[in-house]
Amino acid sequence: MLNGEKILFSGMQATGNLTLGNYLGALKNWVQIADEYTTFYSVVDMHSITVRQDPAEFRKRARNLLTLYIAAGLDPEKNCIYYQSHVSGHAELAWVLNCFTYMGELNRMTQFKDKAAKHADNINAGLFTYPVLMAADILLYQADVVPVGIDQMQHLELCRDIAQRFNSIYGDVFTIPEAYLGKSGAKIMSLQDPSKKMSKSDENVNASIYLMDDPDSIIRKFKRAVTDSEAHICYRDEQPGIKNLLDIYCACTGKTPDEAVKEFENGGYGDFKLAVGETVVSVLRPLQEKYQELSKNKDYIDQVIKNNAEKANYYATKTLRKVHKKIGFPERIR
Ligand code: ATP
Ligand code: LTN
Repeated sequence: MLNGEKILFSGMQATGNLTLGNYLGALKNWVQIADEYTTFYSVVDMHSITVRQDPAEFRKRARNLLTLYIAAGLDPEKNCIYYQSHVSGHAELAWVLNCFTYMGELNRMTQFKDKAAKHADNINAGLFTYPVLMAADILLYQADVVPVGIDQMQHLELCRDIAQRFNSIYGDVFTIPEAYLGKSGAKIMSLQDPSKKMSKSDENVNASIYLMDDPDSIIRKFKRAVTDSEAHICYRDEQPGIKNLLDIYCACTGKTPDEAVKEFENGGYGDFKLAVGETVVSVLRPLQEKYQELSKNKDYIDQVIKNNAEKANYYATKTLRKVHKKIGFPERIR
């Protein structure tokens, strides 16, 4: 708790361009619940170097992502929006937590297995200990809640296990965080293969709607979305393409799948796809406009970066000092 409010932490990587999946599954929920908590929303750039990045491109993307947090509706005066790499406490706590995490636990992480298979030429130790850094992110701010997509649940469980292990040795040092799974848009699937999640690292640009896509591209991608030959709009697992489009529509409009099916069941797939595309265009338009406006205001964004890094550092240092003391590191002489 901080100032009588529960603490919320979440983060996103600046790898690739954000997709509608990231927005409906994460960012939109962040904005909806932000007012109820003291929040820390990080651009987790240290996580991103587990995969090789082009430095100039990487720096640009990180800034774009931070700007997008604000454009999506997170007020940086109220929400601590900052770069993970600006707070050295993340790395420091990660090292400590590494010593309280077992190889066997990390070996079970499905994201590691997936990423190792994808980047077989660069299976580095950072990729393996990625979940420990994620645990450090969360525990550093004593977060009570962590909004994540379902794909991150395994990491969050590990974070809780590490925190409980540490607390059982040293007393109540860390708050044990709870996952916060958003109601809608928990998992948006690829438009080209509805058995796969929509992902910003997908090589097929038609598989994902990017938040900065122009209206024509959005409509075109929805028109090309892979569906089925049932020619009937139903919300069921046997029609994953249609189900995904209904999920997107519901996440954008707040309607239930039943309501959406009623609206479209007498029409064809073509009209339905167009309606979903138009809805997405209207949801993304204000976000894109705000983003363009903010991007022009360099001084403002710089100020946000500076102020919030200071704020995050303040809270991070508090936890770190406590951890160091409990472990038995020598006291600092002032
Ligand atoms: P990458 O392709 O680089 O692995 P990603 O698109 O899967 O990236 P992440 O950076 O791993 O995205 O995720 C950022 C946030 O967005 C997480 O909270 C994650 O759960 C959520 N998220 C990502 N993809 C989807 C999706 N398709 N549907 C819903 N939520 C998603
Ligand atoms: N691993 C997450 C990003 C992430 C995160 C976090 C999310 C890093 N640290 C802490 C929540 C809390 C991902 O790839 N989506």
